Amino acid sequence: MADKPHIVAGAENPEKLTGLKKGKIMKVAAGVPAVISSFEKTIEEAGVNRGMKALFHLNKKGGFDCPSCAWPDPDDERSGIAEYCENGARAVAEEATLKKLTAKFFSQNSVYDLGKLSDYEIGGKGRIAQPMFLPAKGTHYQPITWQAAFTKIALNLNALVSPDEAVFYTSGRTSNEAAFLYQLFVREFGTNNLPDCSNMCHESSGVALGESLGIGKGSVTLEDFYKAEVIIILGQNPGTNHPRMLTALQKAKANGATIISINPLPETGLMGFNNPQRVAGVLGLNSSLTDIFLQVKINGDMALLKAIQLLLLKEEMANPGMVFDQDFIGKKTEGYAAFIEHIQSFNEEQLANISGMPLTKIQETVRVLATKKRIIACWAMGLTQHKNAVDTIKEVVNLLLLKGSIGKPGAGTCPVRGHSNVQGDRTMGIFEKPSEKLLNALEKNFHFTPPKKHGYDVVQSINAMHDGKAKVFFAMGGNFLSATPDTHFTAEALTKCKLTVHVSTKLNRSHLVHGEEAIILPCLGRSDVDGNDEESQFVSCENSMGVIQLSRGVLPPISDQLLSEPEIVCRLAKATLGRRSQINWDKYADYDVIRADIERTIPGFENYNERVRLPGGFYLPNCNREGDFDTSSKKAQFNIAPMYNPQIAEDELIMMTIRSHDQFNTTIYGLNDRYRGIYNERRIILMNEKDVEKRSLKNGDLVDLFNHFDGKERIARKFVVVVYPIPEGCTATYFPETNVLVPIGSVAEKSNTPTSKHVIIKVIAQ
Ligand SMILES: Nc1nc2c(c(=O)[nH]1)N[C@H]1C(S)=C(S)[C@@H](COP(=O)(O)OP(=O)(O)OC[C@H]3O[C@@H](n4cnc5c(=O)[nH]c(N)nc54)[C@H](O)[C@@H]3O)O[C@H]1N2
Ligand SMILES: Nc1nc2c(c(=O)[nH]1)N[C@H]1C(S)=C(S)[C@@H](COP(=O)(O)OP(=O)(O)OC[C@H]3O[C@@H](n4cnc5c(=O)[nH]c(N)nc54)[C@H](O)[C@@H]3O)O[C@H]1N2
Ligand SMILES: [Mo]
Repeated sequence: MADKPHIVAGAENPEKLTGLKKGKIMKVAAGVPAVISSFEKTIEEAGVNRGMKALFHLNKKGGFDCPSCAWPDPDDERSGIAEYCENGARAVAEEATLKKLTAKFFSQNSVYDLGKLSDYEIGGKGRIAQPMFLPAKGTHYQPITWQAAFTKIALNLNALVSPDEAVFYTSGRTSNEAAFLYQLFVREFGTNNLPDCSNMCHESSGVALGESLGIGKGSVTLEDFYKAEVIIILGQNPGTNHPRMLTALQKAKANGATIISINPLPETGLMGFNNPQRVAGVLGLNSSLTDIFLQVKINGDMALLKAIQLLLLKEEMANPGMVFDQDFIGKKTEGYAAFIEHIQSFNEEQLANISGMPLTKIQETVRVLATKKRIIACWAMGLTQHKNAVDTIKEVVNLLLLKGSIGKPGAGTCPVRGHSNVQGDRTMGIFEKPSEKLLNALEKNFHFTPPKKHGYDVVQSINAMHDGKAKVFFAMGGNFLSATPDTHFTAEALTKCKLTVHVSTKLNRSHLVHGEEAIILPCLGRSDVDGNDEESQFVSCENSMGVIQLSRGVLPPISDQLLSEPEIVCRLAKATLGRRSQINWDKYADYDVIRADIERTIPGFENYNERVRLPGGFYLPNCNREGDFDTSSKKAQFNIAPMYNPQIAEDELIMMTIRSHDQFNTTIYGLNDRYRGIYNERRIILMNEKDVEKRSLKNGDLVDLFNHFDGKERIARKFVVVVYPIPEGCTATYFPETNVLVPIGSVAEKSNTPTSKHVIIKVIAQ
């Protein structure tokens, strides 16, 4: 096992910085530099033929689904080359790379030495080319055959006192087919310990929407964007994380929509966009996107939303029936009177003050909203990763309900999902709290009794491993160590396990911080051909708007020793359950058979095999879209939430951990954050000028960051101060470098999501 100092190499105390170079904050996103940058990277990693083939089939109807974000593809027109963006192309380059890690690489590099590398360096090593095994007290991973690997995992699983001593994680790239089989195996094995990346991502959205609207998914389609009068974007940075959304916003704007952005940072993509998919864009015609920019303090959203609602109410009282949709409220909602009473108990000046916004700016927003009826609200991690996240998202819903803006064209909820199939994995049953309905369907169709007891989510899994209650950790993708909070604590938890197993495409830090024994199972990625060329198989994914589409890889795999995720699950199930299983796992070699079993188990997948083959796929049913609310009373619920306004001490600051432009979660593509004008360094902290002066610091100074929570001190050393237009009292650093500071015990109410956007820190000069 690697010694502790290298467990999170560089995360706490790096030996050297890479050397910050500062540029200007860019005014316009994408355009020519983005196209060039994505082509260069793909060709550098995959060569000309392979790279161009991959880009050509990316997000094309019948091609493969982009492994980057979950933003939908247009139903009708798709651009000539392919529907992709700079960061999608980079995600493909990462996967299509010709660099591969064979037994030789692992014999030459000890786990300890690999642990000393930065995440950027580890990710650059290449694709894992064969199954690898790290024996107890071993220093190097060694080759292992697939069969021996499955036997070893099966022995460990079957030796557990209870199936609940195993944890089965999923990251959101896993296809519907693999996810369905995986949860089937895990439940037949006997546990609901199915934590997934969603627990750290949009869990708060699922809980909030489920409770208030009866479905945990968003209601809009891409078409709605083109019909909207107002689009509100809260806590999201689409220029970097969902670049293809900018095309939809540009079109919406051309159709007359007003765009309101609510963010502590003036994010470049939101401010201006130069569409690289259009000739006009390449030639340099810019669109400015945001009409009203509300620069809230971190977690100032709830106060801002309450202020907007209070001012709208005053308008409505002055002009009854002109501002709120009373017909919709009367017929479709519950709790209006109590909500109105609650909102009237606030004072707009106080709310404005808590939100960090001048009242005049809120009044300007209210003037726009007062007359509009078709409003879309989009949000992402800036809302979901807070203690009061569920209530803030319900506050967004309250606003839409007042305006009757759900269930009609051009209006609705739009939680913008992260991983390309994170929504599909949940639809397939990857959930530690399965519904009765799902469990009954599994029992009826597969003739075993699934466990009813709820399993562990991500935070509970870490605690269970730390407490010795969970002993085998199995991950279907992802980078659990680096993605989760409190890195040292999680590292201790993982190293206490008897066995850690990762199904992965690329090497990452979770392979290097391991249990007593560890196994890496290399799998095919989205872009890889699955099966022989003539009769290759395809899988399917669900995007952020509930469209199911097929995804067929086109590139020859870099090694003949990779297995597909569905095959890995089937062989693992056979090895572990043997004759105990009621299921004939061999039949799933044909993915149509998996889809037929999904169809009889999960609602909404009628004629799955037929409809998935239609160009553009098919929409899953969504009650909100039809104007129905599947709550117990069949009405949408107004929510009453107390104002949440935690006080911090004079010498403390709030830190949000965000993504730079050159990363996909824990995969670091490069060291630049071009739009924010930051080059060649990730260990930076964005601070307001006044906060810098107050500490007698200046631009470029080195500081250490401290968090104190639950009686424990957490430290991240050596960060470069960058003076930035961020509200006073607020700071920003990059995830995952500062995950060491996110306390495991600081989570959102109801969703248990780590509060990665609200970490209280002290900044002290080095
Ligand atoms: N290229 C690329 N694409 C990705 C990813 C990636 O890493 N790289 N990750 C994927 C995944 S899994 C996800 S979940 C999404 C993430 O997509 P985002 O949610 O856009 O990602 P973050 O960088 O976490 O950005 C959060 C945004 O919220 C703002 N913010 C932070 N705190 C607050 C707050 O309290 N209030 C408000 N109003 N705003 C706040 C930040 O300034 C930032 O603009 O992207 C997906 N797509
Ligand atoms: N502080 C802080 N922490 C955060 C966040 C934050 O904003 N701030 N965001 C959270 C969010 S929103 C999320 S979604 C999580 C992300 O958590 P994860 O999903 O666990 O992390 P990723 O970095 O996306 O996982 C990358 C790894 O997945 C593997 N991989 C890639 N493609 C495939 C594939 O097709 N199959 C398989 N089997 N493996 C594959 C590769 O080995 C790669 O190294 O992180 C969370 N953590
Ligand atoms: Mo995410």
